[in-house]
Amino acid sequence: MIPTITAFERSPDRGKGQARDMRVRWALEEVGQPYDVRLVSFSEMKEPAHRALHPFGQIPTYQEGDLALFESAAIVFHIAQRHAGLLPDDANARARAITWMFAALNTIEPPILERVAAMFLERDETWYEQRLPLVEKRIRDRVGQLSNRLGDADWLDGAFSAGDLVMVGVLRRLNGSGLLDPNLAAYVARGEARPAFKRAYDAQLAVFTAASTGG
Ligand SMILES: N[C@@H](CCC(=O)N[C@@H](CS)C(=O)NCC(=O)O)C(=O)O
Repeated sequence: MIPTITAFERSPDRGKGQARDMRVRWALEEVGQPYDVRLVSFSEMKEPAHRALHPFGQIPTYQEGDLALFESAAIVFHIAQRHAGLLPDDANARARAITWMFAALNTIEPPILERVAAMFLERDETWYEQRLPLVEKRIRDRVGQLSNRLGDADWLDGAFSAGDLVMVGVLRRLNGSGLLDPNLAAYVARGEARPAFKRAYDAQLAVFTAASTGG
């Protein structure tokens, strides 16, 4: 059964692949699972029909037969459990890969999202210029610790896993910010160089390009 995911009809990031359907597309590409995409507008996302799938009126969602899921990392986890390639077979290695998914979402992503929110919502506040460096220091501290742990390895724990997929997805928001050290920038670049990432990226970009050109 081919799953259907939802994505922005017109992504506010202008096709940079920062919207969270990107993680789901990437996971599906890694495991070789074809998928359909249903595009939704901002207003459709807030309608009862979409809220039945996603209580918070957001994307992405994932439907496969009777199963409907929301939360991008939960969807990635589901895909990784159902297909070979994104989680190791060894039980302890699998638990560690899952731990990295949680670390990405729970430890690394929060300060990064604080920065995004500050830049979009707080730019006109009198205290913005004082606050931004504090948020950026929190990010630098966290990603510095992550970089130390990664060391000179290619991936966080042995072979590429769903943990790396979610972590790279989270860190990509810092591309061009100067907040990633060269070691982590190279880690992100390794993720982005994977053929599955490129297919996912191109697919979401094609949606934005078509919407922009009226195609
Ligand atoms: N924790 C959720 C966050 C979902 C989320 O924030 N989706 C954004 C796109 S990346 C969205 O739909 N924003 C539109 C809105 O909130 O109205 C996940 O990982 O799926």
